[in-house]
Amino acid sequence: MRTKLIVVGGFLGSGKTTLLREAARRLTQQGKAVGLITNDQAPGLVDTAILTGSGLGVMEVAGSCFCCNFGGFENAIQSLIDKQADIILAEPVGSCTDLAATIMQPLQGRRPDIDLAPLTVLSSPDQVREALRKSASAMHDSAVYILCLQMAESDYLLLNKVDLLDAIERAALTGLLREAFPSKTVGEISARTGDGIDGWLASVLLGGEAGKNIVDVDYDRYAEGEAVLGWLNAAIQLQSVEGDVDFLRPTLALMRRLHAEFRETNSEIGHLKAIVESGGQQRVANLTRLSGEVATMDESPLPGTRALLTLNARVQMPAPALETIARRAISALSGRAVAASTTAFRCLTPGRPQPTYRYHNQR
Ligand SMILES: Nc1nc2c(ncn2[C@@H]2O[C@H](COP(=O)(O)OP(=O)(O)OP(=O)(O)O)[C@@H](O)[C@H]2O)c(=O)[nH]1
Ligand SMILES: [Mg+2]
Repeated sequence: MRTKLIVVGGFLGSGKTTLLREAARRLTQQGKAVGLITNDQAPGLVDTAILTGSGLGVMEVAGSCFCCNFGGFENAIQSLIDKQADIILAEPVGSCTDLAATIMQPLQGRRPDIDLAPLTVLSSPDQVREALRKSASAMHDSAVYILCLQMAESDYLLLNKVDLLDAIERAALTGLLREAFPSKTVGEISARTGDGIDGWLASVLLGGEAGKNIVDVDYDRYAEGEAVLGWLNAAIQLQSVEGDVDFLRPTLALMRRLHAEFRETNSEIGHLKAIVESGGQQRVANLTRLSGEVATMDESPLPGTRALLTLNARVQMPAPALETIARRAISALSGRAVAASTTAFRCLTPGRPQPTYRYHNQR
């Protein structure tokens, strides 16, 4: 049996990690050996921490996206194959596109031992409105361009977060996707409630065309769409000043302070996320819109004397400005209850994508 590879793309915050975690749980329950691969411009991913413990475990390809570090991606796949993975679930960087030409086709040519599932792309309702209704958006035009390309190159388009929609808007957005992409399979899911996940999994496991939609990509616009984002990965050690403290509180305080700073400079948020881990437990906080609110799935206290807080921010602002804001907010964590020390801090502007391989459509 060939190992199945399911690549799930989609823009920042569309729900990829939430879906992969739930899919891994369901597949593991069915007796499948499932491996996961995360990907980022820098090490220290919240997503890797979230997925650790799922299935056979998670490999992180850090330092550049799958397409620009194809060798790293292939090595990660191979290590999971070596661990006898039946199914591998891979999440590319949310601002990455041209995956059909730079990942799917090269894999098909080089690795006949891997069974590629249709390229799935997730979109949140807001993202569908921005891409297809051209609704007013604070996202840079070139970032919206990436969003549109991701949809166009998919084999399987999923409208995610349908739990947020009433029946009329749900049908309207799905209708828009079907109309814009008549040849694609279009589905609806809620990665959060689990609605639609089994149907999607059954369908992609069955097979079908994978990575055949090669799109024309203007690499200048693509590079611009990524370069408008400041990109931050930080790790912070938290230590209580006296006795047990609830580490969720400083985590939420940090997220809310950053949110307030981004509001002040009107900097649209791609994704601001944090995971805090203490005593084998974790809490996660997310913010995927400047106009949204910091959300956490589990609001129960996380008591302890030491914790590790991992912070990832992808925000529409220059990296130096993001660095200043983040360093100030992290310093403000130290106070009467906790002492904070930064153990890793990478703040960057994503470089121009330079894929290792690129398949050219013969038209
Ligand atoms: N209401 C709702 N929220 C969801 C759903 N799926 C994901 N979310 C939330 O959306 C936010 C982003 O989810 P992630 O799974 O981290 O998104 P992602 O696509 O992996 O984001 P990046 O890795 O930054 O590109 C989190 O707050 C999730 O809880 C859903 O089906 N419904
Ligand atoms: Mg993710």
